[in-house]
Amino acid sequence: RHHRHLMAQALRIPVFRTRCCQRSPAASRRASAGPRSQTQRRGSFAAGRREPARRVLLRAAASASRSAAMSSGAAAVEVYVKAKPGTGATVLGDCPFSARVLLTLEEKAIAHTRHLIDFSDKPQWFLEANPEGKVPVLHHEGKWIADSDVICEHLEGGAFPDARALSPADESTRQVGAAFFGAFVKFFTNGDAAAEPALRDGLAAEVKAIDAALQGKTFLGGDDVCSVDLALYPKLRHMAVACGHYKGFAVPQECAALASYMKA
Ligand SMILES: N[C@@H](CCC(=O)N[C@@H](CS)C(=O)NCC(=O)O)C(=O)O
Repeated sequence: RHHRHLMAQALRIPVFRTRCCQRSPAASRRASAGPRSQTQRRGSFAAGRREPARRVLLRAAASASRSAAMSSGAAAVEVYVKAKPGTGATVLGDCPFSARVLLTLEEKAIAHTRHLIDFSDKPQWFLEANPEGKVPVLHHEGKWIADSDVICEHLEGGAFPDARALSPADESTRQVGAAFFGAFVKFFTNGDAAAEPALRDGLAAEVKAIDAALQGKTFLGGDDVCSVDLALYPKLRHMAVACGHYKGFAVPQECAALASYMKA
């Protein structure tokens, strides 16, 4: 039940808006010199091998959803993610792209400092560093890196040679779910009643394809969690909550493997 609560917190659908953390990176570093500073250094989840997918992913999500922006001057990696509106930037928000990057940092056991950004009051320094104003954004070795695809590529690259590699070995796993999020957005944002059935079927087809890719496996790549799981899982949860609530869409009953993978 505790895990379920934390996962819900990590992946909540955006509804409300409020204040956010106004600290610049330099101010955060200064603040981190105090006795309360804490580095987010997490253990690897490789030990989760052969555990059900949902348990490993929930554990990572629970860890990633712990509230408050912790800081440490020691951590070279700083990650900026969405805050839950109405919490004074103390609780993690619902962005699936942010969740993906946090899960990737957790799984690779890369020490990092997390900063929560309130969308209703984005700090000026954040917008100057990152003019698109989107999260997640990573700050590493003096560079700002935006976009979860680019960030995860960076985390998988040569800058972190000791971190566990997460790219799946085979190309077919890499392609699983590639069209899923687009199908979700089209269906979710559609206001044309005539187009609705085809868009609903289109999303159901993408969901079924993910279910098919999970047959006989714990994770999409096999026994171990891989980068495709970490990209897709938060989006699947986001879709299930958003489409379940607003569109009456549920994961088709025959998708038993996916249902068990997603079950919180
Ligand atoms: N392609 C980007 C998408 C990131 C994105 O759209 N983030 C949303 C939050 S889920 C955002 O920051 N939106 C800015 C805003 O709503 O002000 C990625 O993969 O990181």
